[in-house]
This record gives sequence, structure tokens and C-alpha cells, in this order.
Amino acid sequence: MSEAGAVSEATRRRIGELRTAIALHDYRYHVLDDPEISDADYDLLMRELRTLEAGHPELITADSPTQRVGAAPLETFAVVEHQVPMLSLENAFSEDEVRSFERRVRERLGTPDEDIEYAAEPKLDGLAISITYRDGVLVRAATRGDGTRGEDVTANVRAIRAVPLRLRGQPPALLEVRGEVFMPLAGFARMNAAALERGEKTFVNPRNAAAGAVRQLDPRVSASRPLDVFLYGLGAVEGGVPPTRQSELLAQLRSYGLRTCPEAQVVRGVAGCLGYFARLGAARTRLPYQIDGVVYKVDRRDWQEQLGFVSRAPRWALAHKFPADEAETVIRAVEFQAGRTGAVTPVARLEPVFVGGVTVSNATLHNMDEVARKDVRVGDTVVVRRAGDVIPEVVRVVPGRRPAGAQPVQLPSHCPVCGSPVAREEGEAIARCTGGFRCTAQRREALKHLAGRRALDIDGLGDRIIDQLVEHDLVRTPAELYTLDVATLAKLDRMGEKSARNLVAAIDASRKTTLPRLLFALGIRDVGESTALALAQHFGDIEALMEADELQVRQVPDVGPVVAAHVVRYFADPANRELIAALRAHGVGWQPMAAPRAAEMPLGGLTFVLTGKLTHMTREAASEALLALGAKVAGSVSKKTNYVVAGEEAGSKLDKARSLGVPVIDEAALIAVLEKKERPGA
Ligand code: 9MJ
Repeated sequence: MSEAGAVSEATRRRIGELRTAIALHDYRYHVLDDPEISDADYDLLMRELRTLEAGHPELITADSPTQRVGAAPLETFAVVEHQVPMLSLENAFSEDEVRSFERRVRERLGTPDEDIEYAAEPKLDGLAISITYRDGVLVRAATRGDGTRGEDVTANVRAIRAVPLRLRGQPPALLEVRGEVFMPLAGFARMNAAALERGEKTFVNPRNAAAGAVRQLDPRVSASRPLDVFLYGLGAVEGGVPPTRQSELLAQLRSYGLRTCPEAQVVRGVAGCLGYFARLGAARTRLPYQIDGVVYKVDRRDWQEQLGFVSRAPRWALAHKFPADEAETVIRAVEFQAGRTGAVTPVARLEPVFVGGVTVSNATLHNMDEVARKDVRVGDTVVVRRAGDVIPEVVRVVPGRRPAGAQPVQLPSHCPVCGSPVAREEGEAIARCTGGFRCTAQRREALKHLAGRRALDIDGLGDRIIDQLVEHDLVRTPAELYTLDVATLAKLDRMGEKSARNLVAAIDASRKTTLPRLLFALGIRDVGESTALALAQHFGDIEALMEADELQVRQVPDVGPVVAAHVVRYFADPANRELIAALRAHGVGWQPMAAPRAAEMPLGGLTFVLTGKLTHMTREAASEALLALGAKVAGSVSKKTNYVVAGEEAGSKLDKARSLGVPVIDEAALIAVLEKKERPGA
């Protein structure tokens, strides 16, 4: 055999040594924050390893540090089902909410007087991620998605240097860890400066930049973005000894060479939590990454298990958010934008200002009533506020700084996008463009909504493609999506023959849908998923709904007069009736629904009224859950009401229930009903 083909024992050994050394340096750098060699020396090791591997490609393994950045771009991300759902967190915005969370935890655990220990962690503002190691080797990474199904982003997560490709120590045979991918502020600033220099678009904030990088189809692009990761949780695990505390879990993760947040700390009781919140709030601007609050987790994992979770959020954890950040700046102009429902919204163009961790140059003014109430004028110095992911808003005008001659803002008479007349109805705060699908802004938003995962679920029909379809006038109404062919789609930017074919197949697959999805997809004002489901169940098919008057629509559980008016008005519009006929003509089909016989459902025949503030879920979520079990949810108490659910600070409805002798249950009893799917007291 030739020299090049045969692998000498020495080469094999040197490759092994280099990989071990690089893994150790990665660990020292990323986990211990204590590097022992310079970047240049590290690069030398990498270069030597690359050279040796180039000569002996058969020795390359997937966990070699040279193999972080994978091959060619992907067409789409595969879907990953999370074996253990990825939960989100309940939010608190005040000390009171933290106190009541803490009280509930103690009550549920039956330890009313004890100071419970909490693992307190900064709340990273990044992208939640799941990373799976089998026998210590990274095999898969996925986004959270909707908590049950996420996207397979293995190639991109492998490219993050802070994520080990192989774990240290003795990890369990299967270990799924969870955490947050984020972009450190320094890297974000560097990346944006470079983008500016190249004349490219910059990212609005580190969170979007991180999410965009992880959800990049080309792993090489994603590898060039300065991402970092902190792990804080577990998903599926097989083997090993389970940690008994959250704090122990973090230590265990570190021992496997995984990065955890160095600011995490165990605190006692509500005083400890609030003290931690104050300390982190003060230290916030010194941290090298963006946080939007802190997270408290009951430290004992057996207690976590005992507490369980409600609708996607654990009862043992709470995200305590920092208050919104405010700053002063000057309004350069007020412009108007049109949205999906045609709402023409005033937007303030600002002198760029750093607030809430990002540079803000636009802020919403909501509607003309708000503009008038705040008396905002071009040239005014204003206070802008930004919290978390929320759109920045103009809070108020700073008095005494108005330039001479500043004029009040006028609502344009015609849509800034399509030129159709703008109409504002009696009693409505919002002005709307009357252009319908003729207005490209409305068309674009309608298409995005219709293609969404919870609507007609057209896989691969993303915003960028929709923008092009609208821009080139290839789709004039949502129904025309169904006329697109491969040749037309293949001509679009960033579209190949193969993706065009896949997209046509996805559009075709979306023809077979369900009535609730269709109703949601139409984008009727105020008709969300649960209202769409209720309408479908009540009317059975679309014809009956299209002919219904407001009174009939109001019979649907949880539909009030405003929503009923929107529904009736939607179907009265000939353009919308045409759309439905056209969708049908293009083969979009669904089964009529046999309205489930309420009497056969667990809460069939019962009417509930919700009042006061619920602490474990929103009223809307509670209504949805009750409806799903066959109950009706009414807005006011009458003799026909079977149960009133009284949350905190319940007022007149509670008094009325008492005077009528209607049984009153509390939130805990409601939760029991929803969990056991049984009538109260059953
Ligand atoms: C963030 N975003 O930093 C959790 N998180 O725990 C921390 N998120 C979480 N924990 C359970 N530190 C669900 C989400």
C-alpha cells in the first residue's frame, strides 16, 4: 500500500490527541470560561487536524471538531416531534404576581410556612432549543416550535462552537438537554457593523438575529453568526442518575461539558426571589447578553413533579419580566401602514434611540384616537417604550419641546399602499383601507395568514415567497394560489425546480382541509382558532354560516355581538363570497362537521360564567378548555347559569350569582374540572 493510503499508528494517535485537546480547550473556553491557550494556538491545532484528516478522510468522524459546519444548504427543515413537550413559562410583571405564584406553590405543596428554595436564572431572550445526545454524541437539535413539534436544526446547532459535539464524563445513554440559543451583544454589534459596511440590512435585535441564524437553511451562513448557548433543562433521558434538584441538574450539565448560565443561583423564599430580581436588574446592562427578566424554578425536582403543569406552562416556574424600558427621542415623520384587515395604522419614524436593548427607529401610534389623545405631532420630543418582543410604542409627548408650527397628524384619505379610499366607521378607532385584495398590503397579509401552520398549513410558502408572489402580481386573491405551477414558481428568487415542485405539492396537499381550519384561514376579524372551531361545530358547514344573521351567530358559545357582526359582515361582502366559491372551484375541500351532541360530552348542557382574574391561565384559555368539553360559556349570570367561576377580585357577577343562588367555584375547582374532565363536584 502507498504512504498516502496506509494510516500509520502515529497519525491515528495524533488525530486522537488533537481531537481530545481541542475538545478540552473548547470546554475550558466555553464552560469554565478559563482558556489556557491563545486563539492563535487553538487555530494551529485545528489546522493540523484538518490537514491530517484531509490526507485520511476515512478517519473523519461526525464528532470531529472539523465537522461542525455541514454540507450543502437544506431545502426545508424536517419536523421533529418532541417526546416530552417543550413548555413555555408563565409571566409575571409585578412583585404581587411573584408573591401569589409563591403562595400557590406553597399551598399546593402543603408547606405553607417553609421558605422554599428556588433556582433563579436570568431569562435569556433567545431561541429555545432541544439538543439530543445518544451515547454522548450529538445526534439532533430542534427548535421548540409549538412545543409539540419543532424543526430539525441539527446542522446549524452543530455549527455553534459552544455546543459540544461529544459530551465529557459519563452522560446517560440518551440525554436530551434544553436551553436557549442567543447572540451575545458584542457579536451582534460586530455583525451589524459589518452588514452596514456591506450596505446590507441590519438585524433589529440579538433575539431576531439568533433566531434567524438558527433557522437558516444554509448551515454555512449560520456558522458565520456569533451564537452562544445556555442549557437549563432536560427532555427525554434514558439511563444515568436523575438529578434531584434544578441546581444539581445545572451542575450535572456542566460536568458533561455543556454551557450553563453563570448567573444561576439558589435563593430562599419570595424574599430571595425578589432580591435576585433586583440584583440582576441592576447588573443587567453589564451582562454580555440580553435578558428580559429572571426565571424562578422550584429547586426540588420531586416537588416540580408534584406541581405538574397547566396548559403548556409548568406550575413550578415563573418568568419575572423586567419593566419596559423607556427613552426620549424625536419624531421625524408619521407614516401610515396597511395590515391584513386593512387597518391603516399610524407609525412614528423616530430619530434612532437605544431602548430595551435595541435601537428603535419606528414606533406604533396604534390609531388616530391615540394620536389625538396624546396629541403627537411631527417634530415632537416623545417618550418611547419597549418591552420584550413587543412593538415599541410612543407613550407621551414631552411638554415644552414642540417646534413652532407643528401641525396635528391627519389621517390620509387614501390608502398609502393601493390608493383606495380609507374609511373610518362610527365608533371605531381604526381606519381601514377599502381596497380588499386589490391592496397589496392586505393581500400579502391575507396570504401569510392563510398559509400559516394553523390555517391551511402550506409548508414552504414562507413570507419571502409570498412577498414575491404579490410583488409580481402572480396571485391576486388567495384562491389564485391554487393556479400556480412549477414553471412560474421556479422563476422566483431563491427557488429551484425542486423547491417549486415541493411547493406545488404542498399547495395541492392543502386542498384537503377541515372546516375549522378553513374558517380560521379566511382571516375574518376576531375569528381566531377557537372561534373558528366553535362556528364550525355550531353550523356544521359553511353555507349555513354564510346565511346566518347576527342573532344566529351569537348563539355560538363564546361569540359576542362584536365578533358576530364581523362574521356577518365578512360573508355579506361579495368579494369574500367569491373567494369561497373560487377556493371550492380550485378543489379546496373539507368535510361538513356533525356538531358533537353536547349531551354526550363531559360538560354537555352546563353553562359557565367566568369572572375575576384567573392566575393560572387566561380567561380565554379557560373558556376554550370548557368549550372543548362541551360546556357553554356565557358573558353574564342568569338563572340558567350552572356555575360561576370566581377568580381574584371578582365583582358584580359574583354578587349576582350569590343573589340568584348559582353555585360558585374557584379557580382550583375549575382546574380540577378541566383536568379530570368531570362535572364540578363529580
Ligand atoms: C430562559 N428563556 O432563559 C426556561 N429560560 O424553563 C430559563 N427558560 C424554561 N428557563 C422551563 N432560564 C421552560 C422554560
